[in-house]
Amino acid sequence: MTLRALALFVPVLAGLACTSADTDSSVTETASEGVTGYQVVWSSDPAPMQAGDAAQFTLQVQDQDGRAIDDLQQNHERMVHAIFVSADLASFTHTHQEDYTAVTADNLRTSTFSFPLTLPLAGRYFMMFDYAHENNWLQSTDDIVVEGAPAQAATPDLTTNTEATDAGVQASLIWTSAPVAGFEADWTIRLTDADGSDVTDLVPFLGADAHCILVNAETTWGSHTHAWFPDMARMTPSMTMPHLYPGPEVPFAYTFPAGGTYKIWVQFQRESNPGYVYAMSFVFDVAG
Ligand SMILES: [Cu+2]
Repeated sequence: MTLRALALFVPVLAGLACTSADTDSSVTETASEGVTGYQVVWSSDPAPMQAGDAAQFTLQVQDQDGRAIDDLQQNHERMVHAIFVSADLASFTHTHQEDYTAVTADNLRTSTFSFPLTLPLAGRYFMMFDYAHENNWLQSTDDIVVEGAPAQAATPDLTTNTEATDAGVQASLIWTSAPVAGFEADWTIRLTDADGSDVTDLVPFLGADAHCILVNAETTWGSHTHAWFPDMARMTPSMTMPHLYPGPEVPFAYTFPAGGTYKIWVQFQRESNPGYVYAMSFVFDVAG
């Protein structure tokens, strides 16, 4: 099954009395099809977005009949996780309304959330929306095209790497079982400080010791996993993950659906650098 979004126009977004004939509107609406009958309807203002310019991004999670869902579950300390990856894999953003403004009763009643968003590069971006309902982890995906300049690279840089740095921290990717499509792959991220000492002060970030966003090189598929722990598969969205890994090593496990090249971003926070979210990116091949 493909997670590739089905683009279709939905005439009404909560609070906006637009119709498909309303060509003067500066807002366009597009629905992304999820895998379970849910969809996310989204818009940007202005539309289309311009590279490097701040826009306001609004999304609504809907049921298969286009209705709001007034009992979405918070998961990982946020109502909806929104992730934007450029088709050239150079630009990565993971954001939420709660990073800017508190969720209101109206947000919850209409399952509509909004946040400022700047995407730096013109071209296609792959979007992932992660949310939870009735104890199910749900995801909808879609594409957004950003106009203006600078443009993305014509093709993604697929040079594989096992070392990454961010803000003076060095991360090494160590496979404990190599990635083969359809089988669980296991890896560890080992973190070292600029002076060579082990990083041992990770603090929970969005309800997990570390988050890992994964996309395929074609940016037609994406997923989201977290630092591995026993019984992880039994986690429901309302549960809090244990804080097990202060560093220097954080384990992950994931079963890749198909062979090919993938890029991942491992995100975490440190007690010694409050407010900063580290993002370590790695490119690797999964055997088919
Ligand atoms: Cu998130």
